[in-house]
Amino acid sequence: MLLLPVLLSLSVPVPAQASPSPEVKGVHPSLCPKYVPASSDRWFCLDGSRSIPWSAVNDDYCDCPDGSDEPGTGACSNSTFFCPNIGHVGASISATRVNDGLCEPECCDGSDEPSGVCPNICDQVGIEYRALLEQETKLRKTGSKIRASYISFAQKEKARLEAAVTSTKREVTARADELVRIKEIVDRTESLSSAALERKKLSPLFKSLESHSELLAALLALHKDRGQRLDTLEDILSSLRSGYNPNYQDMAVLEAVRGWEQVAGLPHINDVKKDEDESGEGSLPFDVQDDISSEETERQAESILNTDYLSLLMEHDEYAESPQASSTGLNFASYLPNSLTPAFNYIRSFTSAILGENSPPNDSAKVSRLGQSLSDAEARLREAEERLRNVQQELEDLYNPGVFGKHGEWKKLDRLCLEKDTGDYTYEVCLFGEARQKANSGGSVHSLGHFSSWRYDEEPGTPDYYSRQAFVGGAKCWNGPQRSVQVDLSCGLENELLTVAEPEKCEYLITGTTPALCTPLESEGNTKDEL
Ligand code: MAN
Repeated sequence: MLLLPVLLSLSVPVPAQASPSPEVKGVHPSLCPKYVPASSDRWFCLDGSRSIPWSAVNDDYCDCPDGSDEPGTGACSNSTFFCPNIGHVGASISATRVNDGLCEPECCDGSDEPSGVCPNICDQVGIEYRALLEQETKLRKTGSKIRASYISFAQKEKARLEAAVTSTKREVTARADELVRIKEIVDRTESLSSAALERKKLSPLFKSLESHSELLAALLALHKDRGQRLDTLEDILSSLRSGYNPNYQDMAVLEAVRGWEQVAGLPHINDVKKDEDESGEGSLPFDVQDDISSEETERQAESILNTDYLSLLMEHDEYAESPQASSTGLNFASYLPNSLTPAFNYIRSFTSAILGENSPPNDSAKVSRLGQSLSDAEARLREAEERLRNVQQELEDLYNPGVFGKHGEWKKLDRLCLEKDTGDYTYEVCLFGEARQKANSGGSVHSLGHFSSWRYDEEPGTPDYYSRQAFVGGAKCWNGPQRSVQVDLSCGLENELLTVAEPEKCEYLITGTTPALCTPLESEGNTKDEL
């Protein structure tokens, strides 16, 4: 019956037996004591603004500014009419709806219209109402037990998260200490390393290497200069060879030309001219071959000069045969005061672990391995700090009314995914996560958005606030907005989706139920499980 939901939602529950004074129609039971005449048969408007004759009450003429003199007629538009609805529950409606020829659904007794116009159906409505109420009561009773288990879950979560915060804080401290220790080791190792390097630079081997290098650089410069001068001389002699005049019988010139031809492996110029073959020079001229090997030698010399001698020096110990090279640290210990020995031993054992027992801590490869340990330790600290932030945030959200409710009752449902198959699509809603639309044929999936808020038009903490989850920022609709969903929830024994609609293109409306909304009945003490 359609009437019942209206009655359920609009009627003001009033015990049926507390009916108003029979003389004054339309008065709410709580106001009955005020609808009695004063001694002089006069009556004061409820706002006290004026007194009117008692006979002017409900005379279908509006006398009082607050409309209180016409509770049972439609004369004052600002007054309310109460229908007692005996057998059901009484209800108040606006007085403008009284005597308008319509049987108001809120007044199952028909008292809003003159007698005989509307039938009194309160007995039937009352039976249905009570059956529905009983059903609702059962649902709330069972649902609130499930809800209570969600609240217990949140309590366990609280304990777990608090323990996680404590242990993660401890881990962060340990990681930070570890980092400080490794930094100290790196600093010490680097300073040991640079001190050792300075000492090694004084070694005869390194000094000799340096002078070899300087000499090689000087020779290379000289070589390049000589090469340029040789090129110039060759050009001069080639010009002389091709340009001199043999008719002058200049023996000095002829001798120079013949000498050049012999050195360069060239035929005599007169023979070339005779045969008219300018290229009759045999194989590759010697200067070309000479240039190739000269360039290669220069390249090799430059490559040697580019050597990083300091790195070589640092790595030298690794290849040196003498075990003496690794004994620096051990000898160093004997010079330390006793109080520093434990710290030194710690550092030495750490570096030994990283560098290898017999390796000296002062070469570049080992220092870079230490550097790696340092960046690993930094990463471990960052990771632990990130974990701490996350777990602290989780703990903060747990009893935040704007997130998991003030009793944490929604935590249990965090990322719970519910599905509804509508034929063409299967809709998936992951509470507090993402909503998606999956095509049943073809398999394409559209994101319908991510959880963005509860009902922002309601106060956090009130039951209505949690009756809607909004998901926004989904896949863009062709020629339309980004997809979004409104998920309307109500109390139910199961977490399930009931209906799906798309009232506007790419704007979806999904309904569902959850025990998280089954608050305990008032009679059970609303706060029983909430403490
Ligand atoms: C897909 C689905 C529909 C939507 C259209 C819009 O077919 O996501 O729900 O209406 O795209 O183009």
